Amino acid sequence: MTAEKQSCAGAAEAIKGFATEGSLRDIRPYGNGHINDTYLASFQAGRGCDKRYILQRMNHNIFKNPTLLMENVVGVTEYLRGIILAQGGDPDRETLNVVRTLEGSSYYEDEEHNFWRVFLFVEGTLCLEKVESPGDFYNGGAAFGNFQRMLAEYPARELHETILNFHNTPSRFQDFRRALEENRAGRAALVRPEIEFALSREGDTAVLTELLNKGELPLRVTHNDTKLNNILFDQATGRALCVIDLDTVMPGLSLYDFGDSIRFGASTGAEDERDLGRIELDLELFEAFTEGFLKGCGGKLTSREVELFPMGAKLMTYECGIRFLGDFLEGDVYFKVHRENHNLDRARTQFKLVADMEKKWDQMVSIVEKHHA
Ligand code: ADP
Ligand code: GN1
Ligand code: MG
Repeated sequence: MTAEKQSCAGAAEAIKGFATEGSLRDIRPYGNGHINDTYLASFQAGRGCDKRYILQRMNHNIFKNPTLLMENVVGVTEYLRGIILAQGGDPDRETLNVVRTLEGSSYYEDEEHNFWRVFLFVEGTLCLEKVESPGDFYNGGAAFGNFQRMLAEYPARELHETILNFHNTPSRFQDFRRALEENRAGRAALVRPEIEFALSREGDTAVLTELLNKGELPLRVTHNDTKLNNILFDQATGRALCVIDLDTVMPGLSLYDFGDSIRFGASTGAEDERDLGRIELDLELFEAFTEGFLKGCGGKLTSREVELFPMGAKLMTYECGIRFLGDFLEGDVYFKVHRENHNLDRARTQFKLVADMEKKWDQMVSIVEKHHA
């Protein structure tokens, strides 16, 4: 049996543990996430009526405690459901909905100690791997800003830290240095220029964490993984409908959400583009997201937070770059890879973007000032 068929067999077995409607018709791998194994399961629920679900095997190599992780996801989605209902929205489409197991649990553990969960599949949506127009990105910004605003009063102390120090850039830098010293995959000699690039920017790593520690930036409930493909867009209206991938919702800085979106969405090329000539920061897209995010946050951000947007963008891009390069040095143990040097290609695009942001710094600052009025 091929690995893919075997994992689909595991998924077909796991879905039986959940309170789904109808009889299973088809199950197949789905989406482009780097972390979980995602499947689309289609059920025949009545004559001519299909019901679809997203099934995920949680990556418990990365998320060590699936129980606490699912407590966060259930807590946040139920809270959002209440807010969306109060706003007159449709909570079955505008937030994720956890489908319980037959025993009423939010996840299912199989005999091999894999942890599975199921969400309602949000029908009639598109997931974009690349920004197609500034309008899309404006909408994406509004969605992530709105997400943060909706969770502004969420009892943050109830959230578990699913990955410690997730966006603590100095701590990520230490991890990178350790990976470099250990050089487990014996690859360090192949990537000297990239290593130099990473090491030479150590001085920037603590800018945001120091301001947080001094109380100059507020701790908020943030998403922390604001890639464009973590938003579902409504096929009919083109509007950003639902923010997904809630595994890393934790207390954090607004700048993490702003910055991570820019890193992925305001690049002129894909995260793993091999031709670095195609990678730049697109200022038009930077501006569109800035406007959308400010609108979504609804005036809740402090001036200090807004002024630091360019720094958020640069640090999140740099941080992701050192995570990819660190994983390359460790032998590709964290991010899913689909080809040789995949993590290295990813690290290179991030560093190319950082360098371009440094060149375009004054323009980024002016754009933010223009919309901050
Ligand atoms: P990962 O953590 O691996 O990135 P995600 O939770 O982001 O996993 O899911 C991977 C992909 O599956 C998404 O990018 C999206 O295309 C799709 N997806 C996830 N949840 C849903 C859902 N409830 N409805 C429709 N599509 C979904
Ligand atoms: C991972 O799960 P996914 O693919 O949305 C990663 C993010 C990285 C991103 C880089 C839990 O996101 O932190 O920025 O890849 N998620 C986790 O593409 O580590
Ligand atoms: Mg994702």
